[in-house]
Amino acid sequence: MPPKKPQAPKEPAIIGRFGTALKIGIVGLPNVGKSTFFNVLTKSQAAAENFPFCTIDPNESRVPIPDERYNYLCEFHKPLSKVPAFLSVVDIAGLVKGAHAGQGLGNAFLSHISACDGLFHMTRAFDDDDIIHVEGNVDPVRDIEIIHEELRLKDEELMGPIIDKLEKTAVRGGDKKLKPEYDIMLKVMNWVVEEKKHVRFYPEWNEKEIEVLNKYLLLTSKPMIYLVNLSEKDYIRKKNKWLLKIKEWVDAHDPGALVIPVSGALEFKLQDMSEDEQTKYCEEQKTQSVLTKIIKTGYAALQLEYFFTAGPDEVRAWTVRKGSKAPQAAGKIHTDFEKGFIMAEIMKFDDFKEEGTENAVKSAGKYRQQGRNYTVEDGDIIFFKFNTPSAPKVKK
Ligand SMILES: Nc1nc2c(ncn2[C@@H]2O[C@H](COP(=O)(O)OP(=O)(O)O)[C@@H](O)[C@H]2O)c(=O)[nH]1
Ligand SMILES: [Mg+2]
Repeated sequence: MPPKKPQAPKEPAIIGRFGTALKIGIVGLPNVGKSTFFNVLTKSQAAAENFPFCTIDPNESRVPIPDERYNYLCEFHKPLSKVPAFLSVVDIAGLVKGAHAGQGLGNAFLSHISACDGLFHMTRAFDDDDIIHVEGNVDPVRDIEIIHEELRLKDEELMGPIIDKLEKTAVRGGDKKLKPEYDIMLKVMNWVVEEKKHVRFYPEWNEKEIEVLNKYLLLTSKPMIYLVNLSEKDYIRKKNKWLLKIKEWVDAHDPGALVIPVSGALEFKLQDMSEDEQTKYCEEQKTQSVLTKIIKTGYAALQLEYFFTAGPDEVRAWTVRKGSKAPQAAGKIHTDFEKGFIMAEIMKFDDFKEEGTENAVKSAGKYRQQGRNYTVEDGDIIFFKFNTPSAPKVKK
């Protein structure tokens, strides 16, 4: 018997829904450029690659994740079918002050945000007298605070009945099993209502607490990426008086969250150009599009990654939750793959690229057979071996 391998350190628990059909929503005040950005994303170069199923409805679309490794595998195998990984993005109607209490489009936003697992928070840092600013003037820090407060107030409202119900059963009803959940929700309530903070700002929820948070999925527990919409000029010169202020605010309140400058106007312009024109324009202006970075960052914020299956029939990226074990990953392809899992044969993309062919990877001793405990890594090229439940033989 080989000696037991030391246990890998335990991954921290993740706040959020478990699954891979996750979405990221775009939130912000009205007229900050959300829909413009959403349309650019939807029609982005990658999306133009003829995926008829990209637009789910007018406000939701699946954006292919640009990936050099995927492109390389497609180029290599020239497969009959190609399926990249996607990020589902939702354009949510603008929130205004008082939205939690029904102002503006009111409460409709709640169900839209509830259905999302992460948020792009777009703020406006461009001046344009023709575009009305609902708060009268450009001040993205104030605007971020408005949106934050609306989300927090909504959570306050959501938590009331949850606590009441728990109190009824766990305290007055004497249901001991629910007491820990009640205590945890009181702690969350205290953080959100008394401290006036978002759930995700709490330094370290423990595993039990995360279990409870995942049951209720409060709005302020969703990861947020801040997108600062700049004029083309400011974006190109990488200068805008608000950028540092926003960064400082985010670091102080939402530590670890990313702030990404973007110019909806520039992205919109680039989209109308041919690839050659784009390259030329970007070289002349010494700038580049930030869409790819935003798409990848959004995907990673949802704790997702993908592995590849690759051959002449199909090159495909399969989305899994970060930290998935090989059998779970196999189950993405087919439940039988998970039930009858025997092993995963794995090539690292870099080895494949370096050696040139699968056989060369094998000769170099870099083709690995892994068992049930293997944790899938982003970009693994995997071939699963499994028993079908009815016919127990090894099949592709
Ligand atoms: N100057 C400028 N105008 C923009 C930009 N993005 C959007 N707009 C304009 O602002 C208005 C509102 O944009 P929209 O994308 O609908 O904003 P939303 O309400 O946040 O979805 C429209 O007239 C857009 O043409 C930008 O980056 N720069
Ligand atoms: Mg809009």
